[in-house]
Amino acid sequence: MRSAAGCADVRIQSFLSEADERSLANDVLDGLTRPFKEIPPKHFYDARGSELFERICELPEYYPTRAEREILHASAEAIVSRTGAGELVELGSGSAEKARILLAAMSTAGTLRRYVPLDVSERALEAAALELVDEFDELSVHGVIGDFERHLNRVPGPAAGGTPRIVALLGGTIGNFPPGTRRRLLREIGRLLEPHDRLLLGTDLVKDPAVLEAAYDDADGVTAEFNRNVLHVINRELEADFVPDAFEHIAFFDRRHEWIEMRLRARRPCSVLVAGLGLRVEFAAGEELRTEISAKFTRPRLEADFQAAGLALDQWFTDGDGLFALSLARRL
Ligand code: AVJ
Repeated sequence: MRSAAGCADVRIQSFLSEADERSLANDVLDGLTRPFKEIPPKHFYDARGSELFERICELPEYYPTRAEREILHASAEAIVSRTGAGELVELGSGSAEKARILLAAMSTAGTLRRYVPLDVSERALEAAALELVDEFDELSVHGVIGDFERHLNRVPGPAAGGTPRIVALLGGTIGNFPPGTRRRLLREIGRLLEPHDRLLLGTDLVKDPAVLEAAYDDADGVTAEFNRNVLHVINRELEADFVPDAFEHIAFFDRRHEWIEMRLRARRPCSVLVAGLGLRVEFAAGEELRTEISAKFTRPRLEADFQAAGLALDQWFTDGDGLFALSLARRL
């Protein structure tokens, strides 16, 4: 653990270790030796991948970011008054754009105390923390550099005599996890909740497949570049020799599972050496590598997930077009 004390009201602790650096190696070793090749989506997000994702969020086809922001603007006051919250714990905080809306509502309500962002990117977290304490006088930030799949136990507990907390997982990130893992993760997040605390969860909703598929296969090809970026990451980190342009971007809505699937399809036979792992991998022409699932929800399905995770839905907010939902849930 390393502590980087900045000004008095910003504290940042890092829990990333060698085990986290090995996570790409282990995921690639597992994923590329399976009969149906697969790499988990968490490895998209190096500096270039994060930048491509930010561009995706501004694409006309990619509605989730705008829809979620609309809900936050419309409902932050209700969320804060309903919970009485003065603390926001955000899992995967990134640039903290969405947090700012909730923190502003807490500030207006006079309850604002602390922001606890958890993110793998120290640079993004530190920049956001400094901006926010500048913006809100009464705010202190306790940042946690880590991976919310491994480091939830590092989230600081509620302050003594503390205020209710909102634990937020926004952007539809929960959709990246297949159903069993999703329920396990929701249960672990639930363990952070005291009786008066609430989970705030962002989920994309089931809709016309043409709208969904366009959001993951934009006309400018930004999502295609984002998808292929995982090959650049593997090349750099594990000394592999993927030729990213030899792979075609695929995105389709799987109606049975109600999720978007992204894949990379080899345009021709490819023999890839992952030197860092001493691994040679063959792709047949047309063979596909799954790089992401992004689940789309209905209210009943989400309620079933909550229940299986020991949680219960309290309140449900959507945008005007019913594209995206924010849920407030409590621990049972
Ligand atoms: C960041 C996981 C919410 O699933 O919509 C965007 C990632 N992938 N375009 C999503 C993503 C392709 C995004 N999440």
